[in-house]
Amino acid sequence: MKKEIPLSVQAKFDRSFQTTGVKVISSTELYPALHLAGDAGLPLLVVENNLGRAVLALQGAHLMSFEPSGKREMLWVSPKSKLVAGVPIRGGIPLCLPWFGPSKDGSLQHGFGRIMPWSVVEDEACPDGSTRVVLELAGDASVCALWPHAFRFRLKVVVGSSLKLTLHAENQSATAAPFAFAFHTYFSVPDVAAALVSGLENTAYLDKMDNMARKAQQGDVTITAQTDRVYLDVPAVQTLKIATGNVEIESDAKCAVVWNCWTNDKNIGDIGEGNHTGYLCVERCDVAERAVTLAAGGGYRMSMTLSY
Ligand code: TA6
Repeated sequence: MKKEIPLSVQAKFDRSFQTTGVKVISSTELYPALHLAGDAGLPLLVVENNLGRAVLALQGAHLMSFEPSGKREMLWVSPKSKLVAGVPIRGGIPLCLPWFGPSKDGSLQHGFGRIMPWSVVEDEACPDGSTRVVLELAGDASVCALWPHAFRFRLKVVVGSSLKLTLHAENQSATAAPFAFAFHTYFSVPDVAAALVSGLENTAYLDKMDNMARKAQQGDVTITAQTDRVYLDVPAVQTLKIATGNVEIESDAKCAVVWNCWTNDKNIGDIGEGNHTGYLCVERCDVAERAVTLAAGGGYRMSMTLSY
């Protein structure tokens, strides 16, 4: 992969923001506990209005926080994550693209999109009080030898009383490109063992914990052990039911992944022993058997809305 552009708050921004409530600050300011002394920090885009507030790392166009006004934080960021350029952030909403899972050679998990610096290309205040920002990552075939295509990825983010995300990917090369995408959302939960996910009952899933065996979901999903499942052809809406208030997840993606590492957290350095209790990943995605091929010049679009 091409050497990363240095990604620090000193990085130049070719755009000044026109919209009140949109600014860039250093992650050392907002997340001091996720840094070691002397860290440069990552640039974070703060998008705030009367309806809500979101924070995105420009690295990966990665949502770190979403809080509708008067409501609790929706996303979990691991207390063990370290905010360092080129290292995936543990928590929030990583964008996994242009592939999901390990690369063919096993060297790069979940694609290069989540560890590269994206740019803000649009920001505007919308008439309904929400704020819209658009982030972009574009490059030629030399960016990643594992996926040698010219491309443009855009993430549209609308911050209001709900969070609406739209990912648009264009294959600008002359050859077809395999493509998979996930909003790998880590929801904050008071206790994962008490969480329920509805909206997946009677759907088929591939069980990564059982050699990708195909099974059928009975009733709500509950977490009682390490869980890693790809649900196929799911309904548009799932509800994460937790004591602090249900979360509605709506998307036109074909799949949903449910993941919690359970007590394997002790083997995952940036989660850490005991910390699995605080999150549940419910990811809307087009992955596994539902990954796509982008024709030469072709595109892909998928949206997800999160609300209480
Ligand atoms: O989405 C679930 C999953 O693919 C799991 O298999 C698990 O490995 C998780 O993602 C985390 O991946 P990461 O590369 O962020 O450690």
